[in-house]
Amino acid sequence: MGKVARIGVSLDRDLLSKFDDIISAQSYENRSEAIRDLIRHRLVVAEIDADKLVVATLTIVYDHHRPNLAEKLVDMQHGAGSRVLAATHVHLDHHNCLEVIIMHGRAGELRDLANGILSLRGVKHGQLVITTTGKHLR
Ligand code: NI
Repeated sequence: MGKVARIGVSLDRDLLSKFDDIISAQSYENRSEAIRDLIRHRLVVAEIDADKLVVATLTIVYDHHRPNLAEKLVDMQHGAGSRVLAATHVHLDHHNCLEVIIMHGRAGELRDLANGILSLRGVKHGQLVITTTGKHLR
């Protein structure tokens, strides 16, 4: 870590209370560490150039009964070739499937692929997490 700067933050009490509950449940030792992680997360997302090579996971929950959806999902992942490293599928319940797709490639291409999948009808929920290594993570 470089030189340490101290900052003051003004927060609504309710917001702070909710934040404290969450970081306590996540076993953070103090607010500073939790806030540092939030900032790192924002930096990772914001700093990624479309051309940068990254690793990413796309988590989706989708409707098992939507006609052709499972086939479309497989087709899109095949179409992405070596960018898709692996996919894990869990049959959550009678109606819902969970899938985690692990990818590697240019950030812009992976974002496009993720957006394509997330916009399919029957994909109910999802999130792309892009991670990279770099000095801003230290
Ligand atoms: Ni399933």
